[in-house]
Amino acid sequence: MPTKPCLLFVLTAVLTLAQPAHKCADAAQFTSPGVAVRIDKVEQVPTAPPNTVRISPMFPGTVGVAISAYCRVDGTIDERTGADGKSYAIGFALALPDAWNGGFVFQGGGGLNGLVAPPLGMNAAGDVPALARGFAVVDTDSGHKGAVFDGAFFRDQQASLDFYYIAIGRVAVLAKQMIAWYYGRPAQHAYYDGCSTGGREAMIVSQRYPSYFDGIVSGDPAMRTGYSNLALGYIGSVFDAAAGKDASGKPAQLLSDADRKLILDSLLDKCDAKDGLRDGMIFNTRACDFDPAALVCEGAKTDRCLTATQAGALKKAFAGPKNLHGDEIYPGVPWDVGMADHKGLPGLLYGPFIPVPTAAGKADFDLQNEAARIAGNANGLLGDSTWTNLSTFAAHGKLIFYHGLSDPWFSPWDTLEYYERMGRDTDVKPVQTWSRLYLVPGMGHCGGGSAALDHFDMLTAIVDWVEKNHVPESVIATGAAFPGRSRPLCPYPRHAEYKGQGDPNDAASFACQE
Ligand SMILES: [Ca+2]
Repeated sequence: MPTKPCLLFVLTAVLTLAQPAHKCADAAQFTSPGVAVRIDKVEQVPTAPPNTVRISPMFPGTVGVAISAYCRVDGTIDERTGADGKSYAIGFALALPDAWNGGFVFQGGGGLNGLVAPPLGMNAAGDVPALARGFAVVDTDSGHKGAVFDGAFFRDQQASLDFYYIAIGRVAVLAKQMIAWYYGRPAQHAYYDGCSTGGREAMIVSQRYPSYFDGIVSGDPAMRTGYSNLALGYIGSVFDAAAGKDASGKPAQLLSDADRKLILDSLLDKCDAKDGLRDGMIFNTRACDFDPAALVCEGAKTDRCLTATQAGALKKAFAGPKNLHGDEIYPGVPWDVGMADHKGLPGLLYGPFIPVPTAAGKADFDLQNEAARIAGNANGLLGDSTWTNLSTFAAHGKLIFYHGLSDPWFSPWDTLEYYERMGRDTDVKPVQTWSRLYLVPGMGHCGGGSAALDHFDMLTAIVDWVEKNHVPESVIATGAAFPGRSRPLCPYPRHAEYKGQGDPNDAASFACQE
């Protein structure tokens, strides 16, 4: 007799969804004491069927599920004229669903922001974005308008501060006020969810606004871009110095396609089976002892070996930049399968490639000078999300990190080292009781990878941890690279290990272990 429990479940689900206390059009009159709010547009958006809502104006992808009716409020706060004579404001868009689940999600940004993206809450949310789950969702341009990597706003002091940390705090407070006004009661729980710059913002709110959010998801965080750009400049200079010049006098490619295939195949030979299963994915990355020196030719160079110069450059570059004492300036990068990928952001075997200007590839790149310049750049360092005392946040909140092991932009080891420092410095309770880090094999920057399972639902993991105290001992990942395959993502220091029996495509055949 399944009818009754099902009916009860449906009734319970309906009863927990709140109705607005105001009409959408009323939002045009919203004011906040002491805050210069300007509401530009209010729109009651009807229910949209699956695959009809664009994720972003810049990309062709659509949301695979229905988005139920909601009220969208677009506006600005703190409108002003900047030092450069341009007009600035902190733009935002807030989606207030008709059937509200009582929660609030702040959607993290990307690049240098500069536009208000559709407030959907898509990041690491599996198949169902936050808005479709009934969360109120807000997005912000973080205080300026511009193309995604247009840094012109940095000339303006307030715009820089807004981008680094002020705008997300201001918008979080305003969104909470609007939600409380619109529904007649405040949100029960607040979440921040973002990747890359959105991952940095997620860390910033945990560090500088420790009481604002109950649950935070930070993916592939752009944690300290001065140093990560320095590392890419370093890798580029090591590659270029080893590769020499081509016929036109430009730096040659260090590796041929055959070299890259050799390196990838050798890496898999050495490290794939260390997680108990040869499946093209390396889950036990920290046990991977791949060394390109083992591939050095005994005689002449062929496609089946590397020159000593190539192998030496690879080892030096992947170990990361060091100071004159041999100490780490920025962590190295793991040996992982995505390093040979050439879709999206290319893997590091193609040399560093990033869409913002850096010292990478410059002939006069000087590591120690660059490191000293970055260490002395107080303006740039202010945006870094490296504060490690989270005792106020940890007392009530939960924080999930994830990072692609093949991210060619920000090293996953930098996130791991931060996680360890944060755990040591936040000594009020064991870190595993309030924060987890999931390393994602094969995944590039915030997604992608020819051998990655990059589809997972960290939003459910953080919500269940906050609201049900359901500890996320693993999170299931799937992905287009391996149709039909699933794996558990395990919190560091554990990794997914094949149990030795059972369907190798099924996550249930794997256990999380150190
Ligand atoms: Ca494996």
